Amino acid sequence: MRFLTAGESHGPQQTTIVEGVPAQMELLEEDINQELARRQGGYGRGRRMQIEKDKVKFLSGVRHGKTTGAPITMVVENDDFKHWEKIMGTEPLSEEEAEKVKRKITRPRPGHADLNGAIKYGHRDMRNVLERSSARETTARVMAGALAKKILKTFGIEVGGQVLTIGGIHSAQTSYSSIQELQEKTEASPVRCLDPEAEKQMMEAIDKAKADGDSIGGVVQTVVEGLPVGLGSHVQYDHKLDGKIVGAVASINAFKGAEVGIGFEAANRPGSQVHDEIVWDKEHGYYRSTNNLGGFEGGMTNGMPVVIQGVMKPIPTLYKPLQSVDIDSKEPFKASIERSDSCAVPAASVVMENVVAFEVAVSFLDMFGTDNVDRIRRNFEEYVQEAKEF
Ligand code: EPS
Repeated sequence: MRFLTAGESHGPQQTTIVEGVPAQMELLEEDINQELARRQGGYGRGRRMQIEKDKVKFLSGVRHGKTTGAPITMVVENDDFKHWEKIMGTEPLSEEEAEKVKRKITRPRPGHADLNGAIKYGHRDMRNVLERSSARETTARVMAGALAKKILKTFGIEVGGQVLTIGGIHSAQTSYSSIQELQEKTEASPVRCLDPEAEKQMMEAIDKAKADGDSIGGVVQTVVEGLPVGLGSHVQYDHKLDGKIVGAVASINAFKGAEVGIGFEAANRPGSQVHDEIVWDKEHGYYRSTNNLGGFEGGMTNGMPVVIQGVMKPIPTLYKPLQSVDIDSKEPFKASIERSDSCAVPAASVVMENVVAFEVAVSFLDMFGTDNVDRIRRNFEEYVQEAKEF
C-alpha cells in the first residue's frame, strides 16, 4: 500500500490517492471524516480552522460502501480558496497583473521552508514554497491514515495517543488502564492530555504564547495495540518497521525527532533495566513483563503495544516575527507575518496517530496479503494461532 498527496494550502483542494487497499472492506466517508474532525480540533488553533470544515469526498475505489481494490482518491475542498482564487489562479498573468497580485512573499520566515525552497526551485515569490510546505498538507496525510486505521480496526488493532508536554509543561498522568480509556479521556481534553492539572497549565501557556505573538511546541505519544508478533523484519535495513515509523514521524511538518519506547532514556540505564523479560502462559503465549522497548525488537513488533513519541518544534510563523532578509533588496527586515496557530501540538498528536497507523498497516498487509479482506483475515488468524502455540 502506498499513497501520494497533492494540494496547496490556499488552492482548491487537498488530494490523497491510496493504492493497495484490500477489496471488500467496508468503508464510509464518515470513517475518514471522524479523523479529519479530530485533526481540526485542539486548543491553540488559529482562525483558519473556523473557515475550514474538512469533509472527504471519495472519487474512486469505493462502491456501495465497500472498497474495490482499485486506487482510492480522496479530496477535501479548501473553503478558504474562495478568498484566494486570484492569488492562487493557474492561468498565466501579464506583467502588470503579476505586479498587482497581492501576498507576494520576499521575506523568508526563519524555521520555515521559504528560503531553502526558493533558492532550490528558483522562486522569487516564496508563496510558491509556502503553499505546499504548509501544515495544511497534514489533512491529506490524515486521509491516508484514517484509511489505514480502518484497515487495522477491521483486524481488531487500535490506535490512540496523548500529549505528554506542551511548552515545557509535563503531564504527570500518562498511564491508562486500556486503550479505550486513553481514547475517551484524550478526546474529552482540549489539549489531548490525561492530566487535568497539566491540561490547565498547558492552556494557560498557549494563551500566553498567543498574547506574546509567540508559539510553543511539545511532545506527543502514539500507541498501537493488538498487533501480532513479526510486523517488519530484521533481514534488511529498509524492512525494519521501527525505522520506517521514526522516519515517517520525523517527516510530519514541524517534527524534529521521534523515539521508540523509553527512547533516549535507554542511554542512561544499564541493559538489565532496559530489556523486557520474556514470559509465557497458556492463554497469551509469549509476552514481555515490561515494555521499555516500545513493542519492537530487531525491527519487528514483539506483540507488546507499539509506543512512539514525537517532538514538535514551535510553529515558525510568528506574529512577533524574527529577523530576516528581504530577497529583493537584501536589506534586513522582520520576516513576513502570516496567519498561524500559536500551538498545534494537540492536532499534531492526531496527525501522528494517523502517520504511524499508515506505516503499521503497510507492514500488516505486506505480511498477510493485500487483495481481499476475508483472505487476509484467514491468514492473520492462522498466524496468530501459530505464534501462540510456537
Ligand atoms: C499553517 C498556517 C495556518 C494554519 C494551517 C497551517 O493556515 P493559514 O495560513 O491559512 O492561516 O491554519 O493549518 C491548516 C490550514 C490546517 O488545516 O491544519 C502553516 O503555515 O503551516
